[in-house]
Amino acid sequence: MPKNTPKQKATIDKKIENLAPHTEDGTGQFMTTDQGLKINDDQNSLKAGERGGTLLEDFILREKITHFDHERIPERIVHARGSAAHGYFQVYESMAKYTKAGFLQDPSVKTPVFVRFSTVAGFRGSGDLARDVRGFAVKFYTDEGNYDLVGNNIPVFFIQDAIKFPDLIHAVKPEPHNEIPQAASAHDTFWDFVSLMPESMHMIMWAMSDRAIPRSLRMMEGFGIHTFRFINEQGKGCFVKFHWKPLLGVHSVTWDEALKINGKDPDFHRRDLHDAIDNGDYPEWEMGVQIVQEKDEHKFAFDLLDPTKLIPEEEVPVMRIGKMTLNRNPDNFFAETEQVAFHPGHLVPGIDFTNDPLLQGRLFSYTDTQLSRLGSPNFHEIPINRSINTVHNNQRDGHMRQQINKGKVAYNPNSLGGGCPFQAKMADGGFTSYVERIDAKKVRARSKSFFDHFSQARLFYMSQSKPEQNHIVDALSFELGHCDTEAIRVRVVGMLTQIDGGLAARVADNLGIKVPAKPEQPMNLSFGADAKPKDFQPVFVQQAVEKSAALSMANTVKNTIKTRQVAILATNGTDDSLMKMKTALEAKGAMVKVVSLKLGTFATTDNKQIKADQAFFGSSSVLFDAVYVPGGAKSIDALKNEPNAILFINEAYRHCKAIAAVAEGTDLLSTTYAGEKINSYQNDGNDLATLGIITGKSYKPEIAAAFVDAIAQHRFWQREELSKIPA
Ligand code: HDD
Repeated sequence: MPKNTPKQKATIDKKIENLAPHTEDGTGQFMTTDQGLKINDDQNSLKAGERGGTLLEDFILREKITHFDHERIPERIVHARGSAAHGYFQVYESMAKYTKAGFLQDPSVKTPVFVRFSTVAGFRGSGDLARDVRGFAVKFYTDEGNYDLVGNNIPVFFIQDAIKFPDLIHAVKPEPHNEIPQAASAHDTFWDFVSLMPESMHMIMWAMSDRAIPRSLRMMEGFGIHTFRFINEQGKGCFVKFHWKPLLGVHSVTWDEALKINGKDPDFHRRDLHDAIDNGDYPEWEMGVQIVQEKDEHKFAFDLLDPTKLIPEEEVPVMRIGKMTLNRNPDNFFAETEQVAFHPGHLVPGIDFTNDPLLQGRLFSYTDTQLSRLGSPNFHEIPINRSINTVHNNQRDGHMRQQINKGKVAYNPNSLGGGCPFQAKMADGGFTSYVERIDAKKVRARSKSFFDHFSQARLFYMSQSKPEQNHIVDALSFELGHCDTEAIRVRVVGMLTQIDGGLAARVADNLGIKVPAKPEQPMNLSFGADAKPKDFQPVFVQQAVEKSAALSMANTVKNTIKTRQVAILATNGTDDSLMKMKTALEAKGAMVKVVSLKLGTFATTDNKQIKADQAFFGSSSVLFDAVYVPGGAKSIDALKNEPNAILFINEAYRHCKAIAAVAEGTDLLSTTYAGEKINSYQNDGNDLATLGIITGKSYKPEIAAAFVDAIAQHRFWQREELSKIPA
């Protein structure tokens, strides 16, 4: 890590210092009760005689059991399953032109952050690879107080108004009569709701895309979604959309793989984040902003206040303004990851809201939910939630209050306390809300500027590469195939016709239904009882661009194999290319693991002892990004007789991963389904490298170099169409 200047160090240490008095370490200490009494016997309860009844007076037993009985708190109503890390954010250059936010001024300042990633629908113990939106919540501990950017890995949302949020979540969560299915949207109630909410269609395209099954939390984008405001020192405001761009690029797994990972390692994403940080491979994202001047508010083909719309990067480029690095795992999951409380209303001067009706509703929900989840209005005193700026106000008491407020004054104005604590002038950093003219009738209504539900859904679909489009078709077919009610499938396909006829036809074909001639009516139920449905029909507005390159993962960064997991399959009698390939891959930052018939060590042909990191019985190709098979006749003969080795290669092939083999290793490939496809492809005069298959008669540095290039490509999707294999 680059050395910190004293100033940088001082800022980044502030949260660590702030947490320090609350940490505990029992190393070398006596065990005590919660009252600090040293415990002499933690093995036996107090009894009337060795074989007698336990005595009620055993306060040590009662304290221990009582605490245990109350260990659980309610999980988050949404985003229950999450993983988090500490780190810091540093701006590249002052953003004073747009905002006075203190943490966006000085490039030498490192602002501490705590970031929690999550799935939305599943319970706290659900698998990481659910097809779902991922939460991306960042808490900045700034000198001006906490600023929370509570976003997702998808830049738009399902609904336009917060009043629909409980309906959306009730629809996607397990069905109430039997609590099935867990962490999955593939069921009747979700699609019933969606089929009646055309505004959800843009987000549905994203949620059915590969974005919803990320390879790693470190390899996904983040978005603030709503349009926010920046305000500068002169009081001038502009609109801003926030982005997080991962330096490792945006990558996904395949659906078949996701289903298998959930069984093989349900903590796959959590483990990946934790291990990367532990190994010093700190995840990094650049913060991007799209700035829109106030005068341009109405120049777009959509309303900036509509959270189901994004601003295409071709229309307003993303300016990369700083970098976030995650470099420390939490010490304690419950104290930090579980108890952290985010809220889009945690603001600092220089940043403010807009009237986006989804955001406005969120501003109520987040504090409210902490009251039942964390149990008290004092949740801000939990160490992970504490501001590094000191807190002074007249809020008092409540469950679990920790602050000891001195003096007899707890009101304002006061003279007895000298008027303290003072209100801060703007010049002293006092927060003022952005002055916005509002001259309106009080109405319960939706703006007509929100009625275009399909144009951007189409923009997204059209911007996808062919394999990405295929995956959307597959995902929709899987999800709707899990719906029991045919009418729901038909209605959703009707919606799809509004996005793309080809898409609708392919899904309909898979489902064995006809594409409805006309979408089922009514198209939009988002209106009140006295409203006329015809006044709520969706409109189609021509978007400024037909395609946007930034929306396709095909155009992401593919120049590194840092932290990619590579399996080497080998056992006794493997050749010396095992170590050569391992060294070459590790030099490029890959994580290499030797997978063998059993644990323990085995010998290479040149008599080196190799330790197996994993054995087939506890491993699987779905946990890796690529696979290498060294030569060595004895090793290959043994692997040929191990069905799990064959499955390993077939799956890696089916999941479009880079595969390399040399010498006798290529024979092992030939005994697989993959091998047959590979051989016929090669016999047709094709270059195997274009399929991500690297083979050679013997190991050479060029083979390793070609393998590195192939792993960096992440996936060779053309295999999916070229040659389907069972695995
Ligand atoms: Fe929310 C949690 C993101 C709309 C109500 N939300 C929560 C978390 C994330 C988001 C990342 C987890 C935070 C953490 O890790 O603790 N939510 C979003 C985004 C939305 C959104 C990006 C739309 C753009 N949310 C939304 C609406 C409402 C809520 C419209 C209610 C009206 N969200 C909540 C909540 C949660 C929450 C019930 C559950 C746990 C929590 O807040 O702390 O208040």
